[in-house]
Amino acid sequence: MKENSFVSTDLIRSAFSAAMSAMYRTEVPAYGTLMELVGKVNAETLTADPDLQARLDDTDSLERISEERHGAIRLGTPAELSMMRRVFAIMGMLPVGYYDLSTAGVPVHSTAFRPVGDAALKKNPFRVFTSLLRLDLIADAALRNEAEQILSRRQIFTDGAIALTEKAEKQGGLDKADAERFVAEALETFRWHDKANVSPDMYHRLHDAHRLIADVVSFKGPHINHLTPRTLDIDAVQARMPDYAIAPKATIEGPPTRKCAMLLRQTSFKALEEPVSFQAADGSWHEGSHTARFGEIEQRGIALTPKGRTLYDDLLNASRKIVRPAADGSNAAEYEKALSDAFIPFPDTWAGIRAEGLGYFAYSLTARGRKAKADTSRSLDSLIADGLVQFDPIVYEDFLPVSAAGIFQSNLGDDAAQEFVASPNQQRFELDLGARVLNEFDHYAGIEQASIADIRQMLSSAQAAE
Ligand code: OOG
Ligand code: NI
Repeated sequence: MKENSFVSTDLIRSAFSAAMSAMYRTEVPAYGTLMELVGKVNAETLTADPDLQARLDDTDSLERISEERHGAIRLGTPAELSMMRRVFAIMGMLPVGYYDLSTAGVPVHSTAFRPVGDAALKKNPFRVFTSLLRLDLIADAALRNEAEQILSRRQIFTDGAIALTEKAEKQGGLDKADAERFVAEALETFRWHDKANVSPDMYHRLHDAHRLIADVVSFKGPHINHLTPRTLDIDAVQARMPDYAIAPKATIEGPPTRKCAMLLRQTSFKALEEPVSFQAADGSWHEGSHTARFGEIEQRGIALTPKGRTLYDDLLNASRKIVRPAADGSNAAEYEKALSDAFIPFPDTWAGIRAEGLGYFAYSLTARGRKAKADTSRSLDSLIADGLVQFDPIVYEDFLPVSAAGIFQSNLGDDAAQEFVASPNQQRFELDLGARVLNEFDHYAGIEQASIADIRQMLSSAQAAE
């Protein structure tokens, strides 16, 4: 088959994210309500701030606003993780970053499968935060064994999904009909199952060890546990959730509200208790419930350099030493104040962030710059000072471990906090994944460098034309 008859990975990913959105809205109606609120707040924010509208148009992002930005799943075995990597690769989603959540009392480690490169992200930014359960952190050896046994018997991928993944790998892509079938087959892995894989007794034992273990081991597959659209005003959505009869988590994760948004802010509505039936050893069915699925929103800002990220981590830690956010929201206002006070040393203008080397920027020629000739050996600073070059923040496309742990915790129930010995093990994770994870900083630095090379190239060809 000729390569040009293959559907682009971007299109397969777009179709997949649309199918996930439709499925999840049907499965979790409260998520549809959240989407409604987000749509409303986004529209109001745009009307109230025409400058924002112009900025979005400029960076060609307007059409991306209402689309889902990410979802999350939790896998049980190395084999599931490595097959998942192959399935996501067909959609142009590669593993970026390693997140150790054991430090935060969640027995998983994770990566984010996401499109890499500006063009792919612009076509469709959908990512899946993917966690692998760490049974090695469970103290009870008998239970660990049983959990392993149960997991080894399940197959979370359909035959069709496996066959089409192999076909795509062999041919280098999928044609239109195969791509459509692939999306439908892949979707099955993420579906909710209201009949558990385990007896009521086993469910309770798993649940007592950790709620997350019950969530992973008790079901036929890794149901998508949330989807996350983008909001232009996360504080407004958080404040208005109760008007829509949805209960927000206590506080927004990530940096405080600022003029120059940085990294990632996110919040969610609390996971819903849903009916599940469990089959006992004698074959009888028993009604029970499980709490796992929720809806989340995110607001993204500038990607920080390693220097900026260290400052961010330090300031976040400092604020949490003053006030640790309580799960019941009782000190939410104090926490917000401590957080925004802690961040005062972080510059809050793009020029200030750039001057201190804290964030990544994409450089482009201004209207004047496009007409100008310039000595290409001149520094960026002087080209900017002369109004020939402008810079825009590069959006952070990854996740934050402290925030992710906060999202996990608030949706595992407020009683679920538990201590584990911190034990990051990226090497083990990559072995299980069957690949190395990409380094997020390299990615942003690459975009920045490419933009600088572009303007230098344009300025030098303007000179050549002289
Ligand atoms: C994943 C939580 C992490 C995020 O946005 O940080 C996450 C999970 O609950 O499985 O999605
Ligand atoms: Ni999330």
